[in-house]
Amino acid sequence: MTDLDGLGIAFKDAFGRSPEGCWAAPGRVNLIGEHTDYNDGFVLPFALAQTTRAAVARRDDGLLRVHSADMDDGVDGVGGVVELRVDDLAPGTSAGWATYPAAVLWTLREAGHPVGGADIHYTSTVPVGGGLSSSAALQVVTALALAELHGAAIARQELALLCQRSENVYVGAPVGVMDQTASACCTAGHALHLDVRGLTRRQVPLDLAAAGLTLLVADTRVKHAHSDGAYAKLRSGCEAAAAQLGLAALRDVPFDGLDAALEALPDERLRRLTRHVVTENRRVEEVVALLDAGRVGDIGPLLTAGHASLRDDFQVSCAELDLVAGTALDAGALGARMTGGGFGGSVVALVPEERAGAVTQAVRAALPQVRVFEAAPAQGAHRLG
Ligand code: GAF
Repeated sequence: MTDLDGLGIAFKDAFGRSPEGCWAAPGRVNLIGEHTDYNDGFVLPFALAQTTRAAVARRDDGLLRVHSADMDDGVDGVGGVVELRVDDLAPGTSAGWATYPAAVLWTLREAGHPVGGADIHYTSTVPVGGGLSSSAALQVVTALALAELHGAAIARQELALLCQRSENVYVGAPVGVMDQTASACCTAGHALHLDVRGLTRRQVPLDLAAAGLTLLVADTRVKHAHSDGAYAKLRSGCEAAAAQLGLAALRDVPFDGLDAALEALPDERLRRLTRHVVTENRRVEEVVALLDAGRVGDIGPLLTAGHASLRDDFQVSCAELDLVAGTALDAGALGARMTGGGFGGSVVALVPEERAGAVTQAVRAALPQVRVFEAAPAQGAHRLG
């Protein structure tokens, strides 16, 4: 039985009919460029092979019914199916995990797209809470499926922006646009160089195997509880720093103007936030230049420097992330850093192929609960079959 058959059967079990189509959207790792997206800066994520898949059929009775074997938390659920009235969807209302698809449907409609009710069955291989964008995968697969089924022509970047809006406005989390753009716009074999200010995108070839390298992802399976409120505080701190400097965003501080900017900021915390964002934007550009020059193995020290900046200046790392990154380096990784928002989640480690086993073993010995897998750039969201 293929994966697609399995999805169709699970849909039929949940809803008693066949789906009209199936879609998939990936999670992501970010190679470098952390907490830069909401500062109008640069990011460099790539799509994972792990995806959230959706089997979907339209409804014409004004209902959105969603079901998931992986995400069912029973909130408002009858037999695992969460049923919501499309006309009742409103920002701030919560339906457990189903808030995400509800938010996407509400946002597409609010933007004037001709989408309506549906039955949706989800299944996902993206680790939840691993800092690997499981929520963006859920948003993007929902948006793409609804748009394509209802014949709404929405370009990929616009789709990502709508998904971001659904999280900002409906769910209430002030995230940037990196994760949704990665899930919607990445292509296999490439990292995505995104300039968030102009939303210009470039696919940067990234063939790790050809360079004799492996990118290990180590999910610490730790998520510190204060992460949501902390993210909002970091974002507003960055905005305050830019405002005090008379700039639209921290992206506007040039690298060679960093010292002057730091001198102009009286608050120590805002100085640290600024230093991270400015140096991180620079690191993204340096990593991209090395990748363009075919020097993949040389990006390691930039990844490690990015981790130090997130730990010391932005202060979003935690003991488990530091332990895993440090252990990977000691065991032979060329570079290692936390990836994603922080306060738990995952580390990426760039490792010579022949050291992958030793690094994996060392990381597992240091933190037994860790989940380690190899990642290579996979395709963005797509229709299945
Ligand atoms: C989270 C957010 F959703 C992204 O927008 C980004 O800010 C990231 O944290 C940090 O780089 O994943």
